[in-house]
Amino acid sequence: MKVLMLSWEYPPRAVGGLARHVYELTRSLVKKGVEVDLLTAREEALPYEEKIEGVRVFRVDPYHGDPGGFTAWVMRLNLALLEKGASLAAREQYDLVHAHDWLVAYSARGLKHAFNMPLLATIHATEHGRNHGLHNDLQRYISDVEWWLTFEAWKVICCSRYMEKELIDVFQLPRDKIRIIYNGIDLEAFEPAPGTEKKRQQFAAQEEKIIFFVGRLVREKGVDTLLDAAAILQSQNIPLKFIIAGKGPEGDYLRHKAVELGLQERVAFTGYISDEERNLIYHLADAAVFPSFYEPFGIVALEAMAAKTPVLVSDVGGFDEIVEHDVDGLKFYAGDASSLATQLLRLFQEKDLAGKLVRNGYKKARSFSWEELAAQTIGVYREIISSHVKIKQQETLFSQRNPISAGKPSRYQKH
Ligand code: NHF
Repeated sequence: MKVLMLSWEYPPRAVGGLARHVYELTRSLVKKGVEVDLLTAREEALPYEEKIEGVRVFRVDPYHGDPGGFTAWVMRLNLALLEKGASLAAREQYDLVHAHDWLVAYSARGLKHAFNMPLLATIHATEHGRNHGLHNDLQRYISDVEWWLTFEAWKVICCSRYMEKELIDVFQLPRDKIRIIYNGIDLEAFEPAPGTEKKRQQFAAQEEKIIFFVGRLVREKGVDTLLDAAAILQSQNIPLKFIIAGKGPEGDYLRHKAVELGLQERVAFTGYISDEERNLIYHLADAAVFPSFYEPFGIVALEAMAAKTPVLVSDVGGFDEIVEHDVDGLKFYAGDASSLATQLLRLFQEKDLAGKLVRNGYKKARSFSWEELAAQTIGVYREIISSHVKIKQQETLFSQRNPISAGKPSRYQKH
């Protein structure tokens, strides 16, 4: 089985959870015998071609010029992906093309029709979900492209029951076109490194509890709520230190807000951190908090569980499906700082609560794996390939019986 995969992010170029998903999916597919060629955007001095854990990675520079902002950049990226994808598809026999999110929709659709390959789409998040509706022309445009990608795809993979409902509600996608496949976690990657305990003093005083957030600094991740909760707890003289890791367009606003709330001594913004630094902080932290307003899956909840750090999440999206309140984590109402502050206080004051959450959380994390994600994805590949083969056979039979139509373009080339 040979797959041409398209994704706008792949490590080290990582904007969000999508990059982690594509990295883990592609290497797990290769371990299971699937040949994977991955096409992605190049940045800085990254090589144009390299083999990473058996995956052939091809990076392209978007076409030159900079008119029109982000959507024009996406279009120029798609032209470059299409050009590279076409030169590969002309010499390789791909069974299908697999696209991740709207950012590669144009090139994926072009390759589908030009090379008569079936198209599979994974939708990681929607514009409608991220913004709680569509409020301007840019959002409506992105949502249209997302709909178009799901329309063109033979099957659509999403990462939670929540996302399945969103795809049905927003795009009127038929349920039988959707496959839910959960993300995974690599437990071994979260084993504590030796000497972690000693490093704690660099971050906080003995009596202070450390609370950790990691993610993109965008509105939907709800860091606002975490700062408001920090202010409530500070007013009650609870000794806490907050570490906020990640970067994004809301960074300056959040730093300002922390100062306005008088939290400059309590909150540290680290900016971007490596996976090793992230793991270290998980191990130092007394709690990991993820206050998203929108979260299709939320790999970070599994990360905290794997690192044996008590996890607190808002009651939305994938978080709501992964975390069982009071059993393997704590939940609070999204956007409600006093609900978050109450749960943090419970965690630090109720005897045995943290230990119970950590034990059950680790068990929960063990039930998710990238291997399983790859196995289920291969199941979807098989489904698509076998129906494509059947259609090709029917077309041959049809043209033999109706010589007049022989040589005409197939119905997949017609659109
Ligand atoms: O984990 C990978 C990721 C999800 O919730 C996450 C999101 C984007 O917002 O599937 O995609």
